Amino acid sequence: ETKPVLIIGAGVSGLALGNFLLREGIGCVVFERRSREYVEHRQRAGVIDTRATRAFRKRGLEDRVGDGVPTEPNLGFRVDGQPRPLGLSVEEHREGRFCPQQVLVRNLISGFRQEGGDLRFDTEVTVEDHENPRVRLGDGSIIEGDFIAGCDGSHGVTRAAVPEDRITRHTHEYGYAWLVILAEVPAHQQTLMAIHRRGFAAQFGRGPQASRFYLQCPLNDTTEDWPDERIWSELGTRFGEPITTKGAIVEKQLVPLRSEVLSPMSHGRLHLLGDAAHIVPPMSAKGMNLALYDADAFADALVHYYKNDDPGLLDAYSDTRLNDVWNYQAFATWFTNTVHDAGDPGDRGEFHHRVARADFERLYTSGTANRLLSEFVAGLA
Ligand code: FAS
Repeated sequence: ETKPVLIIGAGVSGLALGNFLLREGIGCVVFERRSREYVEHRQRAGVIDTRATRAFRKRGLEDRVGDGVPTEPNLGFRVDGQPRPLGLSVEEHREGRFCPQQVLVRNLISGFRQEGGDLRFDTEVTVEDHENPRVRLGDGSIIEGDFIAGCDGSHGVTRAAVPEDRITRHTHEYGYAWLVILAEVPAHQQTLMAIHRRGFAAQFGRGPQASRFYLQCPLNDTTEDWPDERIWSELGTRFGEPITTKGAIVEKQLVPLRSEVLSPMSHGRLHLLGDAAHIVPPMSAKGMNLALYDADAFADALVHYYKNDDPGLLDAYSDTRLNDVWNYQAFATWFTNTVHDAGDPGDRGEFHHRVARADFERLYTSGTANRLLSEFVAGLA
């Protein structure tokens, strides 16, 4: 007799997986340690790319992406203070959506519950056994399942449930940090990214009245080094024009840029999805999207297993996903290093600066280079 798929975590990967399985009539339970209020207000990513949007559309779930604004077919770059908009050559890019992550999360929660989904907030669980899947709840009760989906992010419990000698952690530190700011400042364009000798800077809209700003800074900086006035003046310098509306800064944190991949992503009947398995720097705008790609692939594998009694896609899940994850890690590393080294290469020096500048300029002069970037941005590479 079939038991439910036990989904640990109600972030984008866990909620997307729950919605996908419910739509296919596959029983599942989603456990989330935080409150509904908390997860619905956690502001993070902002772009659902074409490939991720198609994963919802192919299951008749495009309404979950809501009325997100279609992504513009260009990236708003500034170089040394001068506007250098970069057109993207892939038409399919337009199927992407500007949709703040918390809006997608809200839509996935209400859609899942409306269709009778079993979603339990304020319920932290631990993995009791990943071969004969069982999770333990805070009250000590045990729930059995057919599979465990580890959708519990980079500080979760599922990656820790795997014996150390059975999992390899590949990490990369970029050598600089971003001061990540959330402010009540409307964005006048979807993306604004500045390449500058003083360092990288960016502004991305997060809904009609908010923006997320990023400022490259040394790893040993702290938020105390960045009072509001310094933030506004440094952004103005790097963008090449003063920031006129200095809205309230509601969030300020320092995020050292890093990449991480855990392999394999499957252990017995436990499968890892999203940040539980991989981390990419926000520059790539692929953190949330890779989580959605994992949910799409794992849902397909489970449907294939239950409908055709064939574990083939489940057995291949880890290898298939890791090939794709490394492809996007390569993109994230190249794009992140290029836009940083083309500005302030730090201790990587002048040679890297000039190579990165040439890499960047080629996106304007070579259709081939531009097409590859555009395919990665759309999620179609
Ligand atoms: P999540 O972390 O979203 O969700 C994991 C969930 O599991 C959490 O709700 C947690 O409470 C829960 N959980 C953990 N342990 C549990 C347990 N034992 N029991 C029950 N529940 C448990 N990505 C982009 O693409 N673009 C961006 O611009 C971007 N900006 C970011 C900015 C910041 C500050 C951060 C932190 C991340 C950013 N990201 C960005 C990446 C981010 O969007 C992640 O890739 C995405 O949230 C991954 O989704 P999940 O894998 O579902 O993990």
